[in-house]
Amino acid sequence: MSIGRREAIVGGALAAGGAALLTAREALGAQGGGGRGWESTYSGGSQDAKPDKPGEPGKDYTPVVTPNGVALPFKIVDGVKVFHLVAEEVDHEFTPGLKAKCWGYNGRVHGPTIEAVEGDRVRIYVTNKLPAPTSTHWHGLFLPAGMDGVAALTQPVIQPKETFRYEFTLRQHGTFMYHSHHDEMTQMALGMMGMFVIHPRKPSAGYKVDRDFAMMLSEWAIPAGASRPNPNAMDGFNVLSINAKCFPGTDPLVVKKGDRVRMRFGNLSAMDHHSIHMHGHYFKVVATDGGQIPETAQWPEATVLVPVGSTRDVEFLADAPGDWAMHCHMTHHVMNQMGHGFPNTTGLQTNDLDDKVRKLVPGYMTMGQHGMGDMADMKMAVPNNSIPMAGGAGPFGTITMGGMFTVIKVREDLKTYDKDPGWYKHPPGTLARLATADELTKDGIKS
Ligand SMILES: [Cu+2]
Repeated sequence: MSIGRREAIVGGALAAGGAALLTAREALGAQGGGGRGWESTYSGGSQDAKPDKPGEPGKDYTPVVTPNGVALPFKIVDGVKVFHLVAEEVDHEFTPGLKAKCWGYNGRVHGPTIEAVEGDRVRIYVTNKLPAPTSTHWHGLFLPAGMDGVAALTQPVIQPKETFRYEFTLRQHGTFMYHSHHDEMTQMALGMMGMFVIHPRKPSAGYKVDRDFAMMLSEWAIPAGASRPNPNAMDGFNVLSINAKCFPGTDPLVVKKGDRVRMRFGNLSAMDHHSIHMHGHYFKVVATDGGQIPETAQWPEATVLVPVGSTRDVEFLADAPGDWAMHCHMTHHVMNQMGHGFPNTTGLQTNDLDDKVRKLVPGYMTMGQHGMGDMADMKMAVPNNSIPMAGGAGPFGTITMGGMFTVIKVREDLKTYDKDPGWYKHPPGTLARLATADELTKDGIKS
């Protein structure tokens, strides 16, 4: 067996009792050729770094789109990008008919997306207008420990009316998040989170995409008629959201046929992972909040699991025109408020029962014996400030999904990304329809 000169030197040094010449990390690096997770997170040994000049949108990066959301504005002061987050209570609408008093930033739930470029120096002020102390953690970022935002561990809490100042140089790129790191159970359940996107300073070949979407997945416990999410809930999450919106309140993702599309998902739900499934295409999982996945290690998927406290970037070529559903595949995560707590009446014969109960309760009707699909259509009265469990208007009736559901609209002719192009017009012969009697006979199908 022949060994290369490099291995011989390493092996020889160890064999000769010269191990002190090499640290364990160096030896592993030499043998593994790097890429095994032993590289220092902080190259150069420092937790902070000399910044580059501030990256410019349109020149150094193409801004991401946050559906139903916005980017946090910044100004540049002496070469530093200065941002200001204001933590405050917000009246938030999840979808028409459902509002709640939540906690967010800058008048929004969730907070605006922070966007910058690797090498940027950022200074982020956080003003606390909540009635409770808070702190802000920059999830996944490499930074000096004292900037990490963990209340009591790396800083005192930010008291009501106080403003804290965070400052560090961005030394990585990818999809990250920010969220409260004080009384996390309460403050995150009420909405205190946002996306933090960092673009590469020198994008590698193939990095550029035409459409780049940032989406935060989260969940809420809002009993029908309640005015605030319940932060003590451990289960029973009945409002599932993408960027704090539930279908039909979720904005569609509008793309052109042939576009390369990136979708960045973050999940800061209290208790649930989400398996996000896209119809009509496959994508590749290209990055996590730990960094880019080497191309040789990416694999195709039609569903990506986004665990709690993680981000996943996926990319795909939008090559099929149409209206394509994209949603969490956990079926209770695509229902709105009123679809979970019923007794099981599926298959129940209720005709007699209804007559008997109507003598006592005029207008009584047992629901759900044919499943929940009909209920979306019934336009029944629901308690104030609550929404039926499912149901957005579709081109062929009521879509029996709610919650963590949205639509990717791929179009051949698209004048602008900024307007919903309406429902897809299917070319002749490409639409499922009622079978005719002749067709059934011809193919020998008894219906
Ligand atoms: Cu889910």
